[in-house]
Amino acid sequence: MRKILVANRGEIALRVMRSAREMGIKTVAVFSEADRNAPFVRYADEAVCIGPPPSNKSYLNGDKIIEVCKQLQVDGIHPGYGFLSENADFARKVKAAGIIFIGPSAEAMDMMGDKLSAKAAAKKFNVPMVPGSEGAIANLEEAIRVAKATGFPLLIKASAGGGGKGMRMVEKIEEVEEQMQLAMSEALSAFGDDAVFIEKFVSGPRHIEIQLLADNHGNTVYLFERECSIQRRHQKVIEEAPSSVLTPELRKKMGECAVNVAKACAYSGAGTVEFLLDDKMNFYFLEMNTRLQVEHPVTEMITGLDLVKEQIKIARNEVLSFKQEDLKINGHSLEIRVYAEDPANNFLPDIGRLQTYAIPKGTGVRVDDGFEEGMDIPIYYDPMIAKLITHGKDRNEAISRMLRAIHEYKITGVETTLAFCTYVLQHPAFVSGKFDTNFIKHHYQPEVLLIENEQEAEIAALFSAYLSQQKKTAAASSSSETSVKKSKWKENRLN
Ligand code: MV4
Repeated sequence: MRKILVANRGEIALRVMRSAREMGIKTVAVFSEADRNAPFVRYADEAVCIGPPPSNKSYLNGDKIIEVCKQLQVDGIHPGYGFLSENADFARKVKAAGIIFIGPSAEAMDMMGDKLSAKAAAKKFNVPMVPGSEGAIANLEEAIRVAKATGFPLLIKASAGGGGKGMRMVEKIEEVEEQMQLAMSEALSAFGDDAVFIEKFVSGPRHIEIQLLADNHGNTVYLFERECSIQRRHQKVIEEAPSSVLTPELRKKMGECAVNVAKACAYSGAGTVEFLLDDKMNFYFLEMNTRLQVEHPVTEMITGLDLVKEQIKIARNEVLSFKQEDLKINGHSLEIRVYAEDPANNFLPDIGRLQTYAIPKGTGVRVDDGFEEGMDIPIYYDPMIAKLITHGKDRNEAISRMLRAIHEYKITGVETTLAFCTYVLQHPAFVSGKFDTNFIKHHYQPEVLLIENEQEAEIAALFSAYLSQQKKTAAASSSSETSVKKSKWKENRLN
């Protein structure tokens, strides 16, 4: 493989190109008109504008991207995450054009993209499932029968959904009919597929995911877990590796189950198996993500591996150069996602110009970003500015290093989630490691702060003072130009 096209933008495009460069592979960037001045465009050996800013006219235009590959004699496409990364039809077209798709087969993507077929495949390999329906619910009669057998509360999930999309909670038998109809019609309009299934609701679970690598020669290894329970409306806020609650035995058991999920779909490349872990340490298969994930750096930090290089080597048909027993966890890593969002304003995107942009440095700190000082954050895409990653000898060192790094991070011109992350990282429940997916719901509610004890009250008070101070500083230092930008963006959002 001599030349790779990165079908993505921002930090992940840059991230992929860096590994390609280290491997002596040339890179091609494709970019929208909104990203003309982005660092990833300059970093690439060649760059081609593929269309106007909206994703469906640029980063989602698979045919155009394949055309560029043919013109520039590209050998492989790395899709990054989001956009076309889990699009099986795109993977098929890439292959048909004689280009290597750096990722799993279209067949594996199809099988795992559909939650029902994913569960059916995993079940054959004895992977534990949440109790519920065997397959799709055919009619109301079946829904009522399964609901009674499962117990309440339960969830109705769309088979074509995932990541929290198309999920409905049902608390009692009288609600089953209405919720089934709503779930099915929503699934049909959102995904073009009305297949739904029932699962018992696991209350207060942790979200634990296992990173996998599988080569084309039958070797599959697990690169341990990431703990991703700190989420807000299905958007991850803080990720870490390893989880502070897994014992070596449970880690091995979950890792081996994840490997079995990969075997069930003849997986190749980097992939992630998501599990729920309940308060009694039972784990259940949720879904498999057939892409490199946003939070992959924490796994890189604790394993010393470069996941993008491994993806490329697998795509070149190389045999994995290590075995499961060669892998060891070294220290602890945390990642926070720095978003241009305003925590004081219900986390609404706060798009504008990065007037000051200075990143933290020093031991154990990594910043994966795609912006520079003076750049505008485009309104068309995810408002993530950067991922800030720390590594330490243990969890406490990774946390204090993260707090230090956030302290050094200087961003003005847009509101960010940095201060919010400081709040979470200092929270006793986070520090103790005893938290679940309800952390943010329980511990952060701007208007109606649910204060459970004095210590929490103090932190909440400090945080709101900090936020209002930040707002004043930002207002004082931002020019009229920025305010114009912001109001312009808000107009756009409302339209
Ligand atoms: C669940 C669940 C409880 N019980 N399934 C949300 C995203 C999607 N991947 C699955 N999700 C959930 N499925 C059962 N049977 C709770 C969630 C859930 C969740 C899962 C992981 C991380 C954060 C979450 C936040 C809310 C709900």
